Amino acid sequence: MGGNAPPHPRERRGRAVSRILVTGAAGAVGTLIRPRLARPGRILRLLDTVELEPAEAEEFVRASVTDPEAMERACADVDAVVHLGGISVEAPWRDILDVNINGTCTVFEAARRAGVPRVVFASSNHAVGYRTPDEYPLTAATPPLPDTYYGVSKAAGEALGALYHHRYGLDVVCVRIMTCCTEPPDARALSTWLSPDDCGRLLEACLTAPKPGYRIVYGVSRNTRGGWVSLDEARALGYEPADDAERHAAAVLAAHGEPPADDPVFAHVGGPFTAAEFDADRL
Ligand code: 15L
Repeated sequence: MGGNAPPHPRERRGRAVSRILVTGAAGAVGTLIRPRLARPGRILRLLDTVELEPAEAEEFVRASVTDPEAMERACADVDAVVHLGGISVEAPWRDILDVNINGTCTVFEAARRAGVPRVVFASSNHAVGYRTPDEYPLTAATPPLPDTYYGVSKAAGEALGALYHHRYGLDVVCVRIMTCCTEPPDARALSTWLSPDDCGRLLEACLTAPKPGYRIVYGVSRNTRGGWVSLDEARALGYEPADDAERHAAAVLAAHGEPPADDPVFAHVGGPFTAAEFDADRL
């Protein structure tokens, strides 16, 4: 290895995480986790295509995850990447291919070239969106069954993560995020909610667990109406959820009504993304 080459990922493992690159930092999840990942001695390097104001102990890089040179520069001196960037809903194939699939490959490649030892990839329940209640709880071993092009991009990101782990030694944790927002927005989310604080706890576990290798975990709180997905894999990394959507149940059901037993939203884990209106052609 030449004198200026970055150290191999394995040589950098075990260091305290001191600079974390967060892609898609201006997005919904990025905004929620910024304060929750702040630690003494840690710098968050925030990356997005839109402007944002860095707080203390934050840096800002305006760039696209599809730009290889910019991503490699953004990965310099970084101890871990939290890759949230990309399109977060269904979209035309060419956009999903460019931003989510090509962009995710660009992020992994930039991390490898810069010697970043760990990538936490924001996957989604939509990678397995067509799985049905008879298969619950879904586990890390549940194979992809995407419900949208968006879900395909998350399955592709998980596969890219596996490649970059097995070929290049990066630690890669793929988090199949359920519904991460301030409060559960609807009846489905009483089962799928990942509270912002639990999201912070989970990402911290993904960033600091010693030598995780390649893992798939589910991102969800300890919801009374949960059980759709396994928490075992996330707990094995040190995550312990503290929140339960049930404290919002009365308000959610008052606003949206009690869902009928045959509500198609509950027929698959991916909920509304499996509905006909979610076809990319119709959006
Ligand atoms: C996701 O992956 C989406 O980004 C988000 O908009 C929600 O739809 C969430 O899944 C969910 O399934 O609730």
